[in-house]
Amino acid sequence: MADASGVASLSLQDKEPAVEMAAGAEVGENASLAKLQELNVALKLYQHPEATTIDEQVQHVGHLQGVLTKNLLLRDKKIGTFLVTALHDRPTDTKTLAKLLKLGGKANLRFADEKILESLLKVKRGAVSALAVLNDTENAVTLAIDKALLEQSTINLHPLRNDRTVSMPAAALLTYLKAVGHEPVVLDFDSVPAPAPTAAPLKKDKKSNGNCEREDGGAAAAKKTATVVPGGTLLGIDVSKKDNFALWYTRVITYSEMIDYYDISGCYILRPWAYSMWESIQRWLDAEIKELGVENAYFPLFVSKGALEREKDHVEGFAPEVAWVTKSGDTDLPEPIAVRPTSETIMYPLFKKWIRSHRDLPLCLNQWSNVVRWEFKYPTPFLRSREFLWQEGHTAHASFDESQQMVRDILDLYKQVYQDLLAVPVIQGRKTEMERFPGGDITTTVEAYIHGSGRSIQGATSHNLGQNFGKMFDIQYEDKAGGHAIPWQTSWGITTRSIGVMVMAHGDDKGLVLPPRVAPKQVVVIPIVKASLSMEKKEALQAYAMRLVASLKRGKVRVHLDDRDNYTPGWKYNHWEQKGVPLRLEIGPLDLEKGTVRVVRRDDGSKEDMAEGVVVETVLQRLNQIHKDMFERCKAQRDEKLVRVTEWKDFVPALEKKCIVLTPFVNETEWEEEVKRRSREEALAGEAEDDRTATSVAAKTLCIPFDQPELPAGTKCFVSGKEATCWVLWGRSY
Ligand code: 87F
Repeated sequence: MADASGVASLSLQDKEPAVEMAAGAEVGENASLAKLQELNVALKLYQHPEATTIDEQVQHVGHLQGVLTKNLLLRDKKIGTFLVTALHDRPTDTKTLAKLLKLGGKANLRFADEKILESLLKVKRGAVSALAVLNDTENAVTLAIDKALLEQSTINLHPLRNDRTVSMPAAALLTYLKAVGHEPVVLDFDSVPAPAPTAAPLKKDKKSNGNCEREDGGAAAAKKTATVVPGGTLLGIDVSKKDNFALWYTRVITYSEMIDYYDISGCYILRPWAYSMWESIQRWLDAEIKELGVENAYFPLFVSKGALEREKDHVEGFAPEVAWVTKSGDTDLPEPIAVRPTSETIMYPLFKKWIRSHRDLPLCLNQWSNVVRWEFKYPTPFLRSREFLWQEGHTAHASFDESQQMVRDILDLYKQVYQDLLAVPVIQGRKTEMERFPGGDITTTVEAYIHGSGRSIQGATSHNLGQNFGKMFDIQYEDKAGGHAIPWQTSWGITTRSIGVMVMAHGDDKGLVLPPRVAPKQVVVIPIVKASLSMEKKEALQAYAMRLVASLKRGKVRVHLDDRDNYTPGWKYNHWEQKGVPLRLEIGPLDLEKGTVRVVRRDDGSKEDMAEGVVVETVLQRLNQIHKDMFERCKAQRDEKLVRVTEWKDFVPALEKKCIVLTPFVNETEWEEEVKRRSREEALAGEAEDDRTATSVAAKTLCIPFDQPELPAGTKCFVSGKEATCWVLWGRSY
C-alpha cells in the first residue's frame, strides 16, 4: 500500500521470526517448563533455530516484547561458582563482575569451561539461562541477577535448550527461583563505573558459556594499545555488510549510538546522534515548505472512533494497525480512542470549518509529529517501527492544477532531502493503481535502492487527493462566481525511515559513514598526546587544537574536540569512525612544530596534511567533495543494478541478480498481480532449502518513473504481450 513511509510493506530480515508453540507440548520433557506451569506462570513459548549467541537469539526472537539476557558462568576456585544473568549490554569483564559480587580484591574470577557448565547445570553452551539453576541440585552455583532485569515487565529466556525461548513476566522468575531453592543475589550494575574502553577488536567469545557477545578479552589487548587507561572494551563491528546485512545494520545503529532498544517490541529510542540527523532534515525541509507558503500547526494525538470511521474506505485496509486507548486507570473509557496513524480524519473536519470562501484558499498546513501504526511484521529500527516521526502536510486549493503543482513541488523537496542532504539517489515517479493511496487520485513517490540487500524502498510520498476527502468531509466554499465548490487537496509525508535508508546506503564494515550535511559533527579534532610529552608541549598541543576548533566553528563547521585523556588516540579513531564523522583532524607534536594538520576522510580513508592557515577553507571544500563522492558512489552502485528488460524470460533472472527492472508495461492491475504471482512462483521454484519467503521474492512495481525512456509505438508489454502504455520500474522491496 502506498503511504508516506511505506511502513506497511517492509521486511529487513529474511529470517522468519520464531514460531509460537503450545507450552504444554514440551512440559513432559522439560523440567523448567513443567515447573513454570506448576507455578501457573503466564508464559509464551517460541520455537526457533538453535541460537548459541545473543546475536542469533536477537535474530530469532529480538522482535518479541521484553528483554534478552546474557549469562555467564564464573568460578573462583576458592570462593565458588557464580551464574551471572544480566541485560545483554552490561560489561562482562571479570574485574567489574568480581566487584559487583563483592568478592574482595583477592578474588581470582575466571570463566568456567563447558565441562563445568554441563556438570553443574546440565545444559549445553548457549542454552544456559537463570532457569538452568533448577538442575543445580547440590546448590553449588550462586545465581546473581542484574537488578535492572527484575525491573523489566517481560523477560525472554532459554528453557534449558537453545532452540526455544520462553517469554514470561520478569517477576515470575523470582517466584520460580524461590521454588527451586535458588534465591538470587541482586547485582546493581549502575553502582559501578563502566570500564574504560580500548581499541581492542571484538573477538568471538570462546570462553563464556552463555549468550555473551564478548568477555574481557579486550582488557588484554588494551595493555598493548592503551597508553593512558588500560582495561575495558570497545565493541567493533564484527560482521560484514556483505555477509549478514541485517545483523550488520543492527550493529551499526547501536554501536554508533544512534539507536537503543526498548521493552516494547517495535519501539526504539532515537539517541541524540540520530535525533540530530532528524533535526537537520527538519530544519532544511521546514524552511523549504514555508517558502511554498505552508504553515506549521499541531493537531491532537487522539482520534475519536466516530471521526476515524467517518471515512471508512480509506481506513478499512489499515484498521488492524490502529492502536486504541480503552482505559484510564482501571476505568473503561465510554468509547475507545484511537492513536493517530495519520491525521486526515483529525484535520479535515477543521478544514471544513476554516474553508468557507475562495479567500480562505489555499490552506496549506503541516505538522511535525509522531504517529503509531501497530505493525505485526518484523520490526526494524527506522524502517519499520510502531511509532515513528514524520511531517505530514495537508493542503487545499481552488484548482486541480494548483494542487498538482504543490504535489510536484513537495516531491522535488523530498528528492532534495535524499540527494542533497542524505547523498542517496532516488527515482521520482507515480504509483500504479494498485500501489497508490486509495484515498486519493494520484500518488507520487521517491524510490531509493539499497545496494547491500538488493531491495528498493519507498522514500516519501506526495498525494493528489483530488476532491475525494472534500466530498467525504463535506468541505465546501463559495467560489469567485458565488457558486459552491469543493477544494482540491494534497497530502504528503516523509519519515525517520529516511535516516535508516541513509545508514544502509553508506555504512561500511567499520560502521556508520555520514553525509556531511546531516552529520551531527562534521569534524572531530584529536590531539595525539603521548604520556612522554613534556607538560609544556601538552599544553601547546591543547592550545593548538583549541585554536583550530575555534576557527572551524567560526567557519560554521560542526566540530568536536576529543581531548579526553583517558582514551588513546587509536580508541578515539575507532570510536569516531564507528559514529561516521566525515573528517578527522589529527594533530601531533610534529604538526605543532610545522604548523600542519593531518586530515583523514571517513568515506574513503584518504589522508592529507595541510597548513593551519588553509584548514577552514579546505575542510569546507572537502565536506562538499565528500557529499558529492558519496552520492556518486551510491548512484553508480544503483545504476549498475538498474536494467531494462523487454521479455518475461529475463525478468526473474534480473531480480535474482538484485536488479531493479524497467519494463514496457500495459499498466493494468490484473497484469500487475500476475507479475507478482509469477515472479514469486518462479523465484521459489526448486528452492526447497531456501529460507526465502513468498513476500520477500515477489516483484512489486516501485513507480512509473517521470523520466520515461522512449516507447516506440507498437512496443509490447513484457508480460501480457499487449501494447505497452509506459515503462514501469519493478523490484523486490522493503
Ligand atoms: C495506517 C492506519 C490507518 C497509511 C495507515 O501518505 C490509516 C493509515 O491512512 C493511512 N497507514 N495510511 C495512508 C497515509 C496517507 C497520507 N497521510 C498523510 C500520507 C502522507 C501523510
